[in-house]
Amino acid sequence: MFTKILIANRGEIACRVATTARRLGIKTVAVYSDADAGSKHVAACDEAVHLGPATAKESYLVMEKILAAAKATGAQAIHPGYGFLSENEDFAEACAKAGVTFIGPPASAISAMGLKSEAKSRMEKAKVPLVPGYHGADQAPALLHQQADRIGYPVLIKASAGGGGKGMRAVDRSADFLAALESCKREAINAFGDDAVLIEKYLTKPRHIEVQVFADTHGECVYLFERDCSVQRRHQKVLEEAPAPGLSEARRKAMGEAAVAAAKAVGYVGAGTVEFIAEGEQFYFMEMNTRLQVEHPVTEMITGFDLVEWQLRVASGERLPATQAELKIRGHALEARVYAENPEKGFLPAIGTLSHLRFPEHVSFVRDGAVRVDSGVREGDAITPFYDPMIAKLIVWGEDRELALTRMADALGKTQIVGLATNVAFLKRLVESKAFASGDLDTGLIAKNHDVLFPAAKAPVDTVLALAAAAVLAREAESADADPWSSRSGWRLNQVFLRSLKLGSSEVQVAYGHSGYRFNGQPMTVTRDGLDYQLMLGEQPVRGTVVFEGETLHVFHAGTVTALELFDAIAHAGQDEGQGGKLVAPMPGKIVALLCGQGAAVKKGTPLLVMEAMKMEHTITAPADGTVAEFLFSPGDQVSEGAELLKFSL
Ligand code: MV4
Repeated sequence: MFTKILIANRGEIACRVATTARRLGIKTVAVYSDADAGSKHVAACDEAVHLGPATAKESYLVMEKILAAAKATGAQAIHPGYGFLSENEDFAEACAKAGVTFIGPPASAISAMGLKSEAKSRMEKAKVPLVPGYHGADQAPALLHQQADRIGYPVLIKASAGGGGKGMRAVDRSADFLAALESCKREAINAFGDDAVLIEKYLTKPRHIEVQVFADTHGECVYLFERDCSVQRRHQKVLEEAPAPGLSEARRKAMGEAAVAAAKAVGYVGAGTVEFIAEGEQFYFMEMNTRLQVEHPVTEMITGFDLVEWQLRVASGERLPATQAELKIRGHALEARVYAENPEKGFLPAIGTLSHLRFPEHVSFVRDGAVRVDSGVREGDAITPFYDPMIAKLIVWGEDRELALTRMADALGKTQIVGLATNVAFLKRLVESKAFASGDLDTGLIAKNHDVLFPAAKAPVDTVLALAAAAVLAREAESADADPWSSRSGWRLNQVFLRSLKLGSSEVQVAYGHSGYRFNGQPMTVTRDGLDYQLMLGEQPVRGTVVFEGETLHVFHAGTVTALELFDAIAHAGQDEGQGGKLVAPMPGKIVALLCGQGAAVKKGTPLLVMEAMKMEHTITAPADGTVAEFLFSPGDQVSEGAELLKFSL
């Protein structure tokens, strides 16, 4: 076994590989770009080598720099993770030349699976089922047209060099074929520099089922069952699971054996995934991914094996840790990919700082627990435009699919992220949807269930508003170093004070008097631990977490998050005047209390003065860090609208 490896990747997969290496007593070398100098994967490794600027082209994709880093640190092998150089045959070869082990398949196997039409010919010879189609070298349009007519419509024209959904055209009738062919070829030459195409029967309700295979250098090859990755949007996987719901043992075995035949046909070594497209009882070879995949943890959860450990053992020449007969499926596993993106805006990627980040209680390893979180970021880290916007993978295991689904919904409900848009709420609706729960999956599931997955926004419930109100009061108490409602000069002692808060489009009333708080007329008690609140609202206990992002409150409660814009008309009085200067009364009223001394240095947001107007209490806060130069009124004074209340200087 190796004693030191270099991990040529970043983020969660670099952390994932480092975890296994550490467990096996293997030292790790991280590589990083300018954007990743302080990142989690660097901290997860024993050593780190700087590669260059933030763009992948100038850092994670530069073979020479990575090989030089391996040489300089004495790493015996390189784990490429996924993406970046993981399926680059030139890199696999360059590693071999440099005398460093590439932890992946031989360059020849990567290349054999790289070109679609060639791969299909090989698979045909190996008796792996293919979608009825044409993948010949003769590309004469008339011949392709004739082939399409033979296959029968609808057909799919696919760029031979394509992948991931790029360069595909569906054609419904013979009359449309030649125009679609031309447009597909144009796209293919632009995207891949190669306009060869293949023609396939177009399956209209397909499932994406992929089989995990593993081969060693001693001629053994096994399958570790399948993953269903049908739930996708724009060719991006969203939810993956293992095993595939509803797959019979006979079909599982047939697919597993077909996947092993595919791997053997190209002399495969290491971890690989054979993708099938399935419809009804039929399944057909699509392509082979010659790397460890993002969704590998669901396979680990149901088999109990660590696939990175298998990769390291195989790469160092050991035999596979288990035989086919020893591999068994236990329970059911799901993975949800948490992305920085906005589902309501067409899944537009989001960037920003993870100002608040909490995951459910979890383990970071194979099957030690029911919930596993694989993440390459920590609170305070940023999601940048340079790399994939995945924040984390939530992986859950359950005795059966239903239990796994319940656990996933619960895990998503306990995932708290503030600072950028995420798909957490969307994922939760997805796993809670009838369509997904039924297990009748196909690649059109998200589109077909649009209304359930993108419901109209609802007005926030009282419990959420009460948590928000409690947090607003707590923030003011904190910024004043004392609760203005309990420890100030006695201005409230014989009265009940009322305060109105506008939270989003809702307005709530908070009162404080002899008997404590009232929220919209109901008695309320507040217990707080950092960001976590425990209220008694009447007889109802309410727990939640409230995070401020400027004047936006993010209220996490009962598994959902509500973002509320706080608007306190009077607290904002004077802010339009710019920084410092005048603070004026926004309506006629009476001064109730002055909350600090003249000349006091205060922070932005510190309550300065309480006035009462229209039977409500309003607090005027400092518009910026500064000094209260002079109060122009005393408690008890009447003030008219627009009257200057105090002089504030920066
Ligand atoms: C297909 C297909 C229907 N019929 N091939 C999309 C990505 C590429 N790997 C293969 N893809 C498809 N090939 C035939 N003959 C439908 C798709 C497809 C798809 C496949 C798997 C998962 C999601 C998908 C979403 C749209 C289309």
